[in-house]
Amino acid sequence: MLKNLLILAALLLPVSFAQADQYKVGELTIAQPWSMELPPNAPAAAAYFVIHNSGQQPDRLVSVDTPIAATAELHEHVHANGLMKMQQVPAVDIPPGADATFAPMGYHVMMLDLKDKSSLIEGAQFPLTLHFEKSGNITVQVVVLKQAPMQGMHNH
Ligand SMILES: [Cu+2]
Repeated sequence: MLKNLLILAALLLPVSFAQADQYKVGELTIAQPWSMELPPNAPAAAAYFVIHNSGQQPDRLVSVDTPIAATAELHEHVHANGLMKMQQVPAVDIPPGADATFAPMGYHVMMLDLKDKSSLIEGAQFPLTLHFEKSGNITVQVVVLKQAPMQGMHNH
C-alpha cells in the first residue's frame, strides 16, 4: 500500500535532472542516475550513473540494491571472440581524482527479477542504494528515460 503510494508519487513528479541529479557521500559524487524505459515483458533492467571521487583515497562500489528488483548486481560488458556479453563483477574501483562511469556497453547495475515494472516507464523514478567500501551507503533516485542522456558535460 505504502509502496504503491510512493510509486504513484514518483510518477507524478516532474522529471528534471536539474533538480537532483547529483548526490554526495563522503568524497564521492554520484551524477545523473538513469535507466532506459523497457517493454513490459523485459526480464531485467539496467541502471547507469557516473561516480566521481574527489578525495585522496580510492574507494570501491561493492554492492547495490533496489526495492523494484529481487536482485541487483554489478555488471560489465566484455568482448569475447567477437561477441559482446556481460558478466557480474564483485566490485567497481573508484580511484582518487577519477570517475567510474556506468553507461550502456560498460559497467552497469543489472536488476533481475523485477517486482514492479510500472517503475520502468518513461518519467518514473525509483530508488537505488549504493554501498561503498569506505564512504558508506547512499540512496539515489534513478530517472527512467526513453533514450540515453547527453554525456560529457565535463571531462576529467
Ligand atoms: Cu548486465
